[in-house]
Amino acid sequence: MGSQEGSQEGSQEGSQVGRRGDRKTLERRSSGRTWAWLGAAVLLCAPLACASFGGGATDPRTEIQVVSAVVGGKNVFLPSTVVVGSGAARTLSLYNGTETVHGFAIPSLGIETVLQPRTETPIELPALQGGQIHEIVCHLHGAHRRAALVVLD
Ligand SMILES: [Cu+2]
Repeated sequence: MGSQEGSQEGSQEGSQVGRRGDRKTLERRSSGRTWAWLGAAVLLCAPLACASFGGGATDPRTEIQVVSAVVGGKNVFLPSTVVVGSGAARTLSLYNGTETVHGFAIPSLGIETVLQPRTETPIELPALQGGQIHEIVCHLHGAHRRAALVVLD
């Protein structure tokens, strides 16, 4: 359909319309090529990134920020997946952005604290063993959506 309309316009209104149509086609082709290159770059880089994380991540962060918030009417932790490297201890800075008291517990690490409304609460993580996933819960509200602490190798 598109090509038929284009050729009709071209024959009725002269060569200018035809040229414009050609330019559009060229633009479309080149943006498609850009996406193809991006896709190839992602495909090439993704395994390399995975390999470097698997072989011991370099993570210079000393503090990771987490918020307890209400999203879509649900209490959640943001981010819901906290990723850290193994080894070094570090601080989780927990901000309760709601008007209600919430809990923050990682039972497998023996961590349990209460977050006061509109308050930042820092907690120290112990040195963590790599290759493990720890569940994060609010021990005060069963319906509070859970999160995870992922420790890289
Ligand atoms: Cu809660």
